[in-house]
Amino acid sequence: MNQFAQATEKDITRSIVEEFLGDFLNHIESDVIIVGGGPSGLVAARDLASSGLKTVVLESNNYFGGGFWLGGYLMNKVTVRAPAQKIFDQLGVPYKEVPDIKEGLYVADAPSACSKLISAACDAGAFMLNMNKFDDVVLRDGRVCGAVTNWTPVSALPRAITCVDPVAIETKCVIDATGHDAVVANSLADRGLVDLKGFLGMDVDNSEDAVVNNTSELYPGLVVTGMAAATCFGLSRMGPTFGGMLESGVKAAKIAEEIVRSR
Ligand code: 48H
Ligand code: FE2
Repeated sequence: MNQFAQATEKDITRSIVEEFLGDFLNHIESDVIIVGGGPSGLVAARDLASSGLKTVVLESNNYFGGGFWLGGYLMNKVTVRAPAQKIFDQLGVPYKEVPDIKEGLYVADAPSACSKLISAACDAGAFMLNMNKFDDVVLRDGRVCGAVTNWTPVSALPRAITCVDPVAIETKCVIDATGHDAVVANSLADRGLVDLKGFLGMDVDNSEDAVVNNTSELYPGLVVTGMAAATCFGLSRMGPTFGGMLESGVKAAKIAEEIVRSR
């Protein structure tokens, strides 16, 4: 007598294919597509999906979390500065203040913080599409209104070997949360539609406020958040501290929600 319920191979395959394609079809038209599942994108996904908006996260890696799995220098402690520790409180991430180093500076275990943030985005109902590499924008009537995507391993093949075209999904608003490379914004810059400044050298104290203040709609239908905002607007980098990323994600969600509600 086996311990597990009976099923054959076709049952497993059918469950995967039917469930995945059902979810995918349900999201070929969404309210918001977030490109990049690092800290800024995941916070935005949590907030947008919690507000009841149909939210898709496109992530080129197998894993979500981006640079949030490690603090810096291959050391897996993440830091935030007040008031961003309140996001750790919301997520239930254990952390400690290190006042002997600096008042208002907090440290948490990166695997704990990152996994709880991923889980919050999933629990809120965001559709999480990993192994999907953003390839291009859908651009209509002077607005970004979708994302062209392909499976990451397919997009890595040289064109001489494959010419598997990507597919596109439509939306009311795209958020570029792709970090340093600002991939979505760059797809507009390549066409001369926006001018990207590139991020500047490190300045921890000022850079996190600057990132949050510059989190904005760069082009109609395209909001930039996290390090992508620093790259777009020529802001200083902040090194391995994440409060600015998390608060930028909160702001990006608010801006995106306004865009969606106005359409
Ligand atoms: C789909 C893609 C694509 C693509 C990339 O780098 P991230 O962690 O981004 P942020 O902005 O949320 O956080 C930045 C932070 O990690 C950091 O680097 C800091 C604070 N640096 C300061 C400093 O001084 O260096 O995550 C971006 C995500 C990753 O998961 C990528 O895999 C993903 O975007 N991504 N997803 N299609 N074409 N390109
Ligand atoms: Fe970085």
